[in-house]
Amino acid sequence: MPLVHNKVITIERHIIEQQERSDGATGDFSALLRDMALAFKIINREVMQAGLVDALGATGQENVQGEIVQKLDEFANTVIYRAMDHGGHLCGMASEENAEILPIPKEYRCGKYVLLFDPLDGSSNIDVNVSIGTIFSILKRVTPEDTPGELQDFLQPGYKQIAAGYTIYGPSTMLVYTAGRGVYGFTYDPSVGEFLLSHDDIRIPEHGSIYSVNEGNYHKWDAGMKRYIDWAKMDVPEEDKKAYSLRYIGSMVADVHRTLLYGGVFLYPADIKSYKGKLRLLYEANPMSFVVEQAGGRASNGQSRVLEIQPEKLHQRTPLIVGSPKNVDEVERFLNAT
Ligand code: P6P
Repeated sequence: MPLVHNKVITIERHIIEQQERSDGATGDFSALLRDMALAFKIINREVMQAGLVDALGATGQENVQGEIVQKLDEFANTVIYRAMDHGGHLCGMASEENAEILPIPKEYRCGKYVLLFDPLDGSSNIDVNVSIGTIFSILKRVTPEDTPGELQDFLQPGYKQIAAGYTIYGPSTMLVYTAGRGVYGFTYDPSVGEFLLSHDDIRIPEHGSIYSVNEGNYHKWDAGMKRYIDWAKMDVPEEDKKAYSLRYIGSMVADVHRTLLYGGVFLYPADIKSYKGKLRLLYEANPMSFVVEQAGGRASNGQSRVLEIQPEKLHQRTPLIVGSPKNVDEVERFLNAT
């Protein structure tokens, strides 16, 4: 049983204690996170049993991204929507799996937040038992209260996020979140059905020796990125630098989670095929960047801070370089060298 300061702290207790410390926080946000925690427990149960029931494999349909929708993707998408549609805290939702914003059913009250999520990131790894995850981002609406949410409620820069985080379904299932006052990790204890505080106030190392990127794209990168990758894997005595190690799972939640705890840098740069990068700004890059920045790290698109990008489209993509501040600085130095 994870104990922090010899106390068993559930996510509900933590949110209430955080809320008591944050001025003006209402019960809304605590209820939101609590409802999401329930959805993650249900998804976790299905993911952990996937190999035993016919939940593996693809549905044969494509999502708005043109990607084959895995059965668990669809399941996770539905579970999150249904867990969150009736609490009265949201005026709309946006999912990687749906082209348009998802309205709150007419029979329920519209609240003052919007939720954006990637229901099951890294889903291509489902069939081979590699860690996958759910990513979420919460914004405060900008349109009049008590009306259905509108697209402009979602198209806000990442620094406006009220909260963000992810749940990683792996050897153990962990929920990691920030509400702008540090980063906290909760490990799921299935014996009691609770997320228990196990990582109090996570801080990313200032510098790390792991770089995480799909080197299969090397030939598609620009010269600056190639120079960084060549440098990263070398001993550079004159800079007192040892060669970095490459770790790449191909599941962003897992790669960024390792980067958060061990330090280093995760990169999905632009290339000649994905000239705006592959990862989605609103429900992948922004939430993960908010978490990493809150833990003392940095998140860049190569030129500027990810959280300051003004979104124009719901599913727009961005290059992403996220991790320890010194590692992100190193990458930018190569990308922006004249
Ligand atoms: P590639 C998974 O499909 C995902 O969206 C992220 O989770 C992951 O970081 C990335 O794509 C992997 O992409 O091109 O390296 O397979």
